[in-house]
Amino acid sequence: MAKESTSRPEWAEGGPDQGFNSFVRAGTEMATARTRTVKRRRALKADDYVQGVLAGDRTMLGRTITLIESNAAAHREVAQEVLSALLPHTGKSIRVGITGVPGAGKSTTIEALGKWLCDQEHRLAVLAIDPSSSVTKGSILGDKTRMVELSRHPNAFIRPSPNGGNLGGVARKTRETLLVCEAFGCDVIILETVGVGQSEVTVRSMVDFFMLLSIAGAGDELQGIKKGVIELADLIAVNKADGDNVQRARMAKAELNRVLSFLAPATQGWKTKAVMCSALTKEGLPELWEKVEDFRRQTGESGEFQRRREKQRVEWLDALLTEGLQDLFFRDPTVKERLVGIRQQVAKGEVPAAQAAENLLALWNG
Ligand SMILES: Nc1nc2c(ncn2[C@@H]2O[C@H](COP(=O)(O)OP(=O)(O)OP(=O)(O)O)[C@@H](O)[C@H]2O)c(=O)[nH]1
Ligand SMILES: [Mg+2]
Repeated sequence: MAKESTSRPEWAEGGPDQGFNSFVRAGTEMATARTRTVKRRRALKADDYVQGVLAGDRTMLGRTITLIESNAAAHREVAQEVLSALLPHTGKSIRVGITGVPGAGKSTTIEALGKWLCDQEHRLAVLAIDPSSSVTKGSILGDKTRMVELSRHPNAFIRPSPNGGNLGGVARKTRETLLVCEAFGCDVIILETVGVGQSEVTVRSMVDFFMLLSIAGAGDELQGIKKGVIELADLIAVNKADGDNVQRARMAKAELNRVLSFLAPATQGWKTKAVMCSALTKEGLPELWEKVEDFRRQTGESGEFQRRREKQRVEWLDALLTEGLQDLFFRDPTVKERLVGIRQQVAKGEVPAAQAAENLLALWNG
């Protein structure tokens, strides 16, 4: 092995061999060549993620979302650091939720509307909440391949639903992903959900504007729509108003408007209306967006827009606290030990549930 020397490095200009503050360590060329072929992914620091997202680097956006979606404790810590740093750069988008029965045309509408928005220099993120996706592998995962044109658009970013297990876990990750997308520079966020369980209520709690995509039913126009969902909507769009279907769509629209006239509005100061559109012919789609813009202007002026966002942030805090407390409780060793027996006692009717709960909570609370 060649000995180390403080000598003139090969890149230095000619001159005397003194005064160089460098070691030259001889190596073999082969060894150098081999180490270079081994590509290691350097573990990124919080600041790398933050700078990448703020610089509009799509790869870094994807990696940041992957970090957020991770359940590993070490990742959670970095993710929270990243989110805190990104927070001042969030909030400047309009957040739109879309729901509707399977086959209503959500994906087709988002693809068409999304392309139209991106062509107008909007920067769009499409996210999904699908609590069933860990079981069924998710229709929205398939959507990424279905929304082919949109996913190729340089202004669009599409992310399938995270596999969080329960709705709470999926929602937390999506909420954080939404913030990262805003920091990245997206000014429109579309959040899609299939109407599974409580997912509409969850999405409603995360968006400014909530749209229900409906279709004309056979006779009963409200068929297949969960009643409660109508009350959450800021707009109902009767889709597939094309071809032979126009007349039926018109009837569905009239019926929905009649129902809406009896309901309290989902957003104070805003009148929820039913309109028609066709994702296939793209007719009525710009009008849908006009409604969103109207909504933003009106609720912005009245202060309702800001009020809802503030309320949503506090609700999120409360949800996280509830989740955290539950976690602390059920992971407590004493609770774990006692719970099995207490459950059996309650099951057999030996102890009333309320009393058992009170006792266990008191035990845990010291
Ligand atoms: N005629 C007509 N067909 C449409 C329209 N929009 C969607 N479709 C068709 O309806 C079917 C379902 O559309 P999707 O966009 O996949 O519906 P979806 O609501 O995303 O469905 P899920 O993801 O299963 O919940 C597809 O075959 C579409 O081509 C429309 O405006 N007019
Ligand atoms: Mg779909």
